[in-house]
Amino acid sequence: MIGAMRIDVVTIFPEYLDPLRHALLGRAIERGILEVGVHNLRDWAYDVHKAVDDTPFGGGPGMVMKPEVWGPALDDVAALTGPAAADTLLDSASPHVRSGLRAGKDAAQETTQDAAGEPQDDDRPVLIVPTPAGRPFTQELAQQWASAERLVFACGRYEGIDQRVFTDAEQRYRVEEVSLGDYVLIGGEVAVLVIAEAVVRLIPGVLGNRASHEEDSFQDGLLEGPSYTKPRVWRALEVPEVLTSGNHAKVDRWRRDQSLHRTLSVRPELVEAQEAAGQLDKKDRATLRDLDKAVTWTDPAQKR
Ligand code: 6GU
Repeated sequence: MIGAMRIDVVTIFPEYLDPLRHALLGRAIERGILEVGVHNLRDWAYDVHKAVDDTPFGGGPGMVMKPEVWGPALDDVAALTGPAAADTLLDSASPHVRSGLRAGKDAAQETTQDAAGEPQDDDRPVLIVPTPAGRPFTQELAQQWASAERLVFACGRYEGIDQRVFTDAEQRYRVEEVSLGDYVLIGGEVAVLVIAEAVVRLIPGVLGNRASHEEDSFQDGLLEGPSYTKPRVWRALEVPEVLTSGNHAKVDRWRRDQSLHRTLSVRPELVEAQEAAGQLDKKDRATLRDLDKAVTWTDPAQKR
């Protein structure tokens, strides 16, 4: 059974989301694994100027996006009512595959407590708000969201969105404010493309033949080592001999060592975290001991 997901994006620049139709995501849409709805926030603007922003309380530069526009927009997108009901789905002719067909549905549901303190499945859609003020977006979040039935992205521009919008949205959504890293983008649109791609590629059936993501960078908390293909010698650079030895155990060990080496060199904190989590064995620690901590990782291909 393959998964199915609906993604909705609310933005003042719908055309920014066009890349969602292409390549991997486009194919997932064609195959009915994914539906994408893109909504223009201005459809919920109510004054003659179609204003979506206003000056910040307390003063300061920039503009803040209005709760009276975002509130109804998110209500309608949650319920697929109003302008959200009419919005065309990107490239998809097939209707949304409903919950009974969902693979991994149970895994997607976080357990919360109801009023009596009893655990209760949480099937609210995830409202993802890209913002440099959010918690870091990680592979772990991508993994969690890959089994959700609905993801809704709220793209802010200007200095952000009135915070009450998200406090209020908790009634209908699991709200997640996330950041891609410590730099500032003009708006959330490009972040949506990044997050959507990271999530959608993990939906069962999207990557075609690739049955497993077990060797992805980050899937084991370390970076992936180098890859090579034919020819064996190219511009006098020879592929590491072990890879052509046919000895799978040796290849696996070599790849693990390369992974440790590269990670120690460019992201030492990831190696620390693996050590702290008890994820490094005796052989890993022997590899790390042999690596000069100051050494930088370089391509192990040899000049012949
Ligand atoms: Cl997720 N959104 C915006 N607007 N800026 C960012 C970001 C996200 N991550 C880093 N900078």
